[in-house]
Formats: sequence, C-alpha cells, structure tokens
Amino acid sequence: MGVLNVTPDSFSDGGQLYRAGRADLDAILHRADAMVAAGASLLDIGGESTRPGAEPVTEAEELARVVPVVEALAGRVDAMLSVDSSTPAVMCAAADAGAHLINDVRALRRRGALEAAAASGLPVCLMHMQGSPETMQADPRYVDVVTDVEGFLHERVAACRAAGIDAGSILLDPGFGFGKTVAHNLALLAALPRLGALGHPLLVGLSRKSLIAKLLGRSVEERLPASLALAVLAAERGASIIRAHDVAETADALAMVAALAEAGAA
Ligand code: 7PM
Repeated sequence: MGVLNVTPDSFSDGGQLYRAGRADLDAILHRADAMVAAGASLLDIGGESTRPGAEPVTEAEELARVVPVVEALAGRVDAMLSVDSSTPAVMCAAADAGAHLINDVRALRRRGALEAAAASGLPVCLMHMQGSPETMQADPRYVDVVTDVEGFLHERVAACRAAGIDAGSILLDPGFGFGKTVAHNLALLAALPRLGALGHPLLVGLSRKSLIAKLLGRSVEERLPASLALAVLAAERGASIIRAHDVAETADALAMVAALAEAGAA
C-alpha cells in the first residue's frame, strides 16, 4: 500500500502534491502511476493529517481534498484505492467516486461512520488508536498493550458485524505510533501473530515512523533502511498489507520475504 497524502502539511511528502492551496491532480496522478509501477497494488488517499498535534480538518475541506483525487484515479490506475478517513460523508463520497477500501484510524468510532461504511459495501480497515491525534503521544499508558489492542480490535469487529459488515471484509491494524511509546510499538510488532489469530488480515504502517527517530536518532529523510527492516519483520510476523512511503524499495524487500516463504514451502 503506497501512501498518497493530499494534505498541505503532510509530514513525509511535505505538501509536494499541493499547489496554491489546492491538490495538484497532475502531480498526484503522476505520483500514483509511479507507485503502481514500483509495485503498489493499493494506494491510500488521505486528506486529514493524523500527525501528532495536527489541526483537525473540517468535513468540507476533507471532501474537497479527497473526492477529486479518487475521481481522478478511479479506473485510471491499476491499483485499488483506499481512502484514509474517519468522516462518514467522505466515506460515502469516496465510495461513489470509485474507492475500494475504507481505512479508518478511528476504527469507525465517529458518529455515523459504522453506518456509512456498511452502506458503502466496501471492506474496512480498523486501526487502534489511544486518544486523539492532538494528544495521543503525550503519555500513552496500557495495562498490557497487546491485550488492550487485541480487546479493542475484537470489540470493533463485533460492532462492524452488528452493523452488517461481513467478517470477510474486515482488516485490522495495531496502529503503530498512535498513542504508543517505543516499548508499546515493539511489543505490538513482536505480538503480531497473536493479533493475526483474530482471523482478519493485518495491515501495518511503520514506514518512517517516529519510533525510528527515537531508537536511532534519524530524521525523516534518513528512515528508509529501518523502515525496510520493520516492513520485513512485520511481513514475517504475518502482516498481509504493508503501508509504505517508499514503494519500490519496500516492494523489493517484501519480494525477498515472499521468495523465502515460497522456497520454504516447496
Ligand atoms: C505523522 C505521523 C503523519 C503519522 C502521518 C502519520 C497509518 C494509517 C497513518 C497506519 C493505517 C503515516 C501516519 N498511519 N493508516 N495512517 N495504519 N491503517 O505514517 O499505521 O502516514 S498516518
């Protein structure tokens, strides 16, 4: 899954897909084509910055950022389109515009989100986050992070199923960096097989995340080697989808995991 941020303040593409305060659709189409050529089979389109401390975005602004991008890419790129949103109106409009997956960092907890996702008929990714983006990194605490995240995801799966979403249309994500210390992130990575035992494919986003800075002191531009290691470690522990900024490099790293798995199975 390649990350396609359409926010003016996105932390890792620095608003490069923005010009004069609007999404630059030519630049986005170009970036999307490059990611697909590099091996992405999913593109994650996000119009809300969930960066710790980021300003909340209005529904109208999020719609204006995301929907034209989905419209521009749907049917034009050879990849599935994921919409990174917690906003019911954005889910509905993105589904109408041709999106294939709803990726919600709030796991459909906003008012109306469960109903909107169910009505869209699209598969959903439910991510764990403790707190909200403005404050989540202040002082995250858990009784036992793995048990807490597992319990949360289990509860959200039940809520989805009660809302009419098929079990087979649900992906789960431990939400690395979303209300977690380095120790919490590492415990969750080690316990990925336990989360996989919930019976849903796992989506994992570790690319360029701040645990790399905290462990190694790397700036955002220096985080590729550690991001690749984390992608491989996650894939080895059963992650089905890796969310990544550096698609070509990540695809090569994951191809090696797949090659070894095939050789081992043969
Ligand atoms: C600052 C910090 C800016 C973190 C952006 C981010 C995930 C996601 C994001 C994830 C799923 C980023 C994140 N992370 N959706 N959206 N899983 N499902 O690294 O880990 O792009 S935003």
